[in-house]
Amino acid sequence: MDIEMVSQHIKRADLLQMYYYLLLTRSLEDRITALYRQGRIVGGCYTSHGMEAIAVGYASAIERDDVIAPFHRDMGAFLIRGITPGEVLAQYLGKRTGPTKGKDGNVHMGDLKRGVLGFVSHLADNLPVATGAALAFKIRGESRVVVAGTGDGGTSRGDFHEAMNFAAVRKLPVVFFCNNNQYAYSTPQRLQMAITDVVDRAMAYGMPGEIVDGNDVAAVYLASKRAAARARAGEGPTFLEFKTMRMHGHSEHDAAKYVPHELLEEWKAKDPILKAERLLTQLGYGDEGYFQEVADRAKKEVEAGLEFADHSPLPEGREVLEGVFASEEEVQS
Ligand SMILES: Cc1ncc(C[n+]2csc(CCOP(=O)(O)OP(=O)(O)O)c2C)c(N)n1
Repeated sequence: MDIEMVSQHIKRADLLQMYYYLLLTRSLEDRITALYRQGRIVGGCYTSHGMEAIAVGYASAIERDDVIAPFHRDMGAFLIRGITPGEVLAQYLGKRTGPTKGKDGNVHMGDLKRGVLGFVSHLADNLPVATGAALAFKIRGESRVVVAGTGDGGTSRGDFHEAMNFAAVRKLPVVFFCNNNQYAYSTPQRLQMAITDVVDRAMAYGMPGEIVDGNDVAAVYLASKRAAARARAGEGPTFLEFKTMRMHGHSEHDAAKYVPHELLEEWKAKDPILKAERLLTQLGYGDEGYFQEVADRAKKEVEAGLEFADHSPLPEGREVLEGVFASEEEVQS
């Protein structure tokens, strides 16, 4: 990203905070992957490895009262909304101190108090949910925006199209995005849609769209800010296509041998953390010593989180009946 543009439009403190969250996400998910390999994780393990700039960028671009309807590669957004590494690890270990109190696993979590709508596992169904929340904000006259995304595969589902169409017709305050990481499990993009750029789908709904380098946290942040401002001004939804690459298997159980080695090598050089470090160096905001210090800080926070999760209790059987339905207070939030 052009450094003039960045220095004019992004505050130094915001950029440094985003760098911290990139490292915190990587460190946390690497730790979760190691725990998975040790057989300690309850259920599956999906990471955003190599795609961290998307969730960190969009979640940094919105306001406290806004909400997100997350996707399974949005770890950075959960963290930025205030769900701590300790709570995330408790969730992965099935402990009572995780957001679902041990009722669900991995990123299948949410917290309305922190503006995170409960995770919907069915692909792209978080988009109609986001659209519904945006409709509520509009009816109530609240100045709040919803952000929701899915993968390239998710954009081939019917629910995606219904959400996009309804939001565009009603000019709802929502930002849609696609993290185009080129694969939907083992299916490459060319085998599941006849277009090269997913953004072309926005045109069918009369919605503006933009292609953004998904590995450049500054570019993701600025595009998300523009789209959120447009939504807040009553001009309706925007669709952002963040181009990126899935650097691990679909889940950690998947060796992803179907992905060509050269493709992974090509994208390794475009790693979002390396990109952010190059940008910070060019701007004179950071150097090797600073990067190491931030990496150490992130790692320490993750280890403290694991200590917390390890010492947390498992739920009791009877707790399965608690917290199943939303409270009146939650419904009104
Ligand atoms: C309706 C539905 N079908 C299948 C699944 C299982 N599933 C979860 S993620 C996934 C692949 C998603 O691919 P994509 O949307 O490109 O996102 P990515 O995982 O690549 O980020 C599949 C098949 C699901 N959750 N929901």
